[in-house]
Amino acid sequence: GCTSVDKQTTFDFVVAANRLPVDAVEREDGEVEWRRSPGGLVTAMDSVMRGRDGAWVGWAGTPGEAPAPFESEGMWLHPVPVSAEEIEHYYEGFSNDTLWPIYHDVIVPARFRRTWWHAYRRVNERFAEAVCEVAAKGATVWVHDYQLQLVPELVRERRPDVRIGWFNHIPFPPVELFAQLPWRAPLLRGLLGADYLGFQRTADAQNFVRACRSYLGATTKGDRVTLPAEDGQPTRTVRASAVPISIDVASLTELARSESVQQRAQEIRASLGDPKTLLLGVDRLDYTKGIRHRLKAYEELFEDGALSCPDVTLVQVATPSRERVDAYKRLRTQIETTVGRINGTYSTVGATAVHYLHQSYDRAEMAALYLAADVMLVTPLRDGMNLVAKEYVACRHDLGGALVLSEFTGAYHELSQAFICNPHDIEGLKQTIMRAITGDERTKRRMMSALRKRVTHNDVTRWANHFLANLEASPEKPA
Ligand code: ADQ
Repeated sequence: GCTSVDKQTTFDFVVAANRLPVDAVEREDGEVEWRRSPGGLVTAMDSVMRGRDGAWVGWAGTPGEAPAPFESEGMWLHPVPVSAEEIEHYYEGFSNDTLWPIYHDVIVPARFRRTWWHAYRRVNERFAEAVCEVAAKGATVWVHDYQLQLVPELVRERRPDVRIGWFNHIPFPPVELFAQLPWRAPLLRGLLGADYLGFQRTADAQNFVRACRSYLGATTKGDRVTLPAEDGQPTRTVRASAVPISIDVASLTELARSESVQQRAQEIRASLGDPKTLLLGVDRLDYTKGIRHRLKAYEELFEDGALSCPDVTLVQVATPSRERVDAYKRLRTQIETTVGRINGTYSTVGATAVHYLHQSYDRAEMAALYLAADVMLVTPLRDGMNLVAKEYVACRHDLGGALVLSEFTGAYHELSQAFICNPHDIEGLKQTIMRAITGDERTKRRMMSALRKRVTHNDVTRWANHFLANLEASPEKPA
């Protein structure tokens, strides 16, 4: 239910993220309705927004003119307009074809375009202005992710009274890779407009601190960065540390315990021909996720005769993503070719080696897939956290299943008791997959139980509170 009534126009708590937490859905009568988007960030912020007087600044998802601000489920939503050309330059270009590759170890080369940078700056300015419009005096502002790295500085320039935090959902690259960015200094200065910067791993925070030393001549001590005084501005100290994100463990566990989801899990297995071993991959179709490496290892295991149909099958869910960016188009073709080859060679009539699903599913279906899978393959080459690993563990209240987890995910730092792999090492990956399949049940249950303790301990509300407590205690007090 949304209303567009006159409301108090400034707020003590403001979130800024590239996307608003809602999607426009056209009803049968042609009217547009706003539905909450399914993403994890939305759930996370929900628990924080509840009981606070909160506004959310973000793009509504359609190019051009933005809808008027409106209220939705106790949140004030303030849409920021982004033109079709800006989507191409700021979002698909600078965010996803320049920053994303650099921040993920240059798995594909980054592309540098000055027009993209100009659009990025312009859109960040627009976001900053919107934030200033809705932020009450002394408000807390929480900026999210790599698309909005200039917003902290741009807000601070206009509003020294507010407290600003930024959280990076993706990795922060080593200095040697960050160095490639022609705009490295303004990006760092943009972030240092915040009072507190949160990262997924300690290594990410350290990479940031080092970059400030190298490219801004900042002095650093532990997790603190102090900028030299310039142009009559006093020195400022900003803290950068790790606050690993999580999921809503309780609600997902409850969903996975429900009769309908458990039944659906059995149905899924049955419709796959009740294989002895069901392997599962769930990812956005992104080159960071290591889907190609995973398929390579899987194919070789068939070649070696270690796996065969109908005993084994792999369900690979690959959510459509960034489909207009070339690197993603190429990846899709590669993956679909590989899946076709594996199936052509190793499937039998009635038993398929790889079930490839280029689709999105609702939470209940995802939970059923997790419950159905004997082995979950999470093999990214680089990933900020990877929530899929945590979701799988949260769903396995039966202590069944086994998690194969890449050491290049943020999740590895909490879930090191999983079957750990280096996805670049195909031989090692094959061995790890086989250990996860053939490992003794009691050992696997013990592993799952240990993983569940870690995931339950740090849920998403704890993450948000941890971030806000760090922001509250940040070294500088607002003016
Ligand atoms: P993502 O790269 O999108 O997130 P991830 O953390 O795995 O990666 O989150 C994906 C989410 O989408 C999960 O909640 C998953 O259940 C859901 N999902 C995936 N495929 C789906 C499908 N086919 N249908 C429905 N839902 C699907 C970025 C960073 C990560 C970081 C998160 C959060 O890249 O490293 O963990 O932000 O900070």
